[in-house]
Amino acid sequence: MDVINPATEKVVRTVEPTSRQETDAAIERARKALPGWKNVAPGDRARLLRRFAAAVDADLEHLAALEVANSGHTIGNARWEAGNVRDLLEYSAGAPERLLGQQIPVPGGVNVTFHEPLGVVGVIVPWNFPMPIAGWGFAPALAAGNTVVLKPAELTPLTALRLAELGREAGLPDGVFQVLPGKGSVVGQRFVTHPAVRKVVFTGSTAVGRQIMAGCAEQVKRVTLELGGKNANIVFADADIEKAAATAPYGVFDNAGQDCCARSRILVQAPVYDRFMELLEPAVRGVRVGDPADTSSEMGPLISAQHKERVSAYLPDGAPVAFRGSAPEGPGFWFPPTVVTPGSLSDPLVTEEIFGPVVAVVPFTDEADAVRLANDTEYGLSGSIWTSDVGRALRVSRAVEAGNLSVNSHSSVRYWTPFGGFKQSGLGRELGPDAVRAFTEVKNVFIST
Ligand code: TAP
Repeated sequence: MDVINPATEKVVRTVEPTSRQETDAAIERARKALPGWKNVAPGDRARLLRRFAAAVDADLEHLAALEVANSGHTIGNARWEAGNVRDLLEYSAGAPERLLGQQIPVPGGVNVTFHEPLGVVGVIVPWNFPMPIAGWGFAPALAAGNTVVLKPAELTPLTALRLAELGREAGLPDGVFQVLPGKGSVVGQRFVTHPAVRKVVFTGSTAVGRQIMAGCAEQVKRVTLELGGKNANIVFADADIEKAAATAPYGVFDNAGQDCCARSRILVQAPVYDRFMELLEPAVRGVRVGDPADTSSEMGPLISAQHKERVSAYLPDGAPVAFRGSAPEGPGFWFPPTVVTPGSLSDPLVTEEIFGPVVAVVPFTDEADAVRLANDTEYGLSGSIWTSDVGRALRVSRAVEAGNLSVNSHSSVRYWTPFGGFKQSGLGRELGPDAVRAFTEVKNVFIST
């Protein structure tokens, strides 16, 4: 597989795809490593994870540079992404020693519960955030005593491969954490069908997520799904309109809009709609799109030529483009930040996840109308609410059917707090204090007295 730099279109490296036989052999190694890893004393497992975190920290600049070259992420984002893996490893290292059960007095004796690891966990990662999404799966899974096989996206395997090396250097035993670059239809699919894999953690499109869930049902396999989004950024007339408009581009164009949490619908209350658009235009034109290795760049290219074609198809001649930012000429899969104002709520620009730097602005009348529009989608991942009324902020937060909302902010991800989707945006939660428990089975033992 040729790994292409999306900012230059040059081949960065060639990676050998893992075959079906090699996938089976890796799953077998993970299965064999399980009893040893499960029985590492919790304090020692915690120490190994902290050493892994320290190795990521020491390699942070290298990991970030790899991601810039492989994914076209801006260097600022890529540093944050490597730091997120380090932080999550440290946070998860606090878990093994605190993975406590309960003792429940019952007639005739006492019940004791244990959180047992599930077994081999298969993690399938998309190309848009190769490092964090890998870490959200492997760090808590390892902390709970599982072994992990991980498949990065075909387009972006380099940082995951490096993370596996760092895990080995930190002292993870053989077979505990393996990264298998290759095709979803070969490696990922084998995670779903192989009986030794007890849980699949999948992040990607809703279409593939549905297939994974159906496949896992065959063996009643545990599954966590993190899928698509068409998230609303709701701007009420009582909000700080200057701030809402200045930040809106970063709520959607970060990572060139290739973000499941991108606020790709901006809903604006009618009385401030014109003022908001007046302020939004210079903010969008001001987004610095360019060489992702340059620290002043705020947005890089799209991931591939094929993806650029897919995004462009949403904007044929005559599309309702209000205004656009800039993008470099020449090699690279560049696409300018684009604001559209579709006349119909059933326009695909309003209903579909474009996964590029395209945002639809839609007016609304009152609070009920805003909630109705925000919920008029089968997705339910994230969203923002801009208002100066704390009561409204809470009412609307409770009414919007989405897993991760922010008030007067656009950030969705903090490793201390749970993350996941409502409706067809996913199943289960990652991150936060309960993440490790999602990789365990509760065992209940009765001891007769
Ligand atoms: P997908 O095409 O769904 O691919 C995701 C991963 O699944 C890739 O590693 C892919 O391998 C693999 N895969 C594909 N078909 C498979 C199959 N039949 N069985 C097992 N694995 C299979 O998504 P994408 O285009 O990479 O990522 C974009 C999507 O991910 C968007 O919808 C976005 O919203 C979603 N996403 C969601 C979140 C969260 S946290 N909710 C975060 C990031 C992205 P290949 O590389 O070989 O195709």
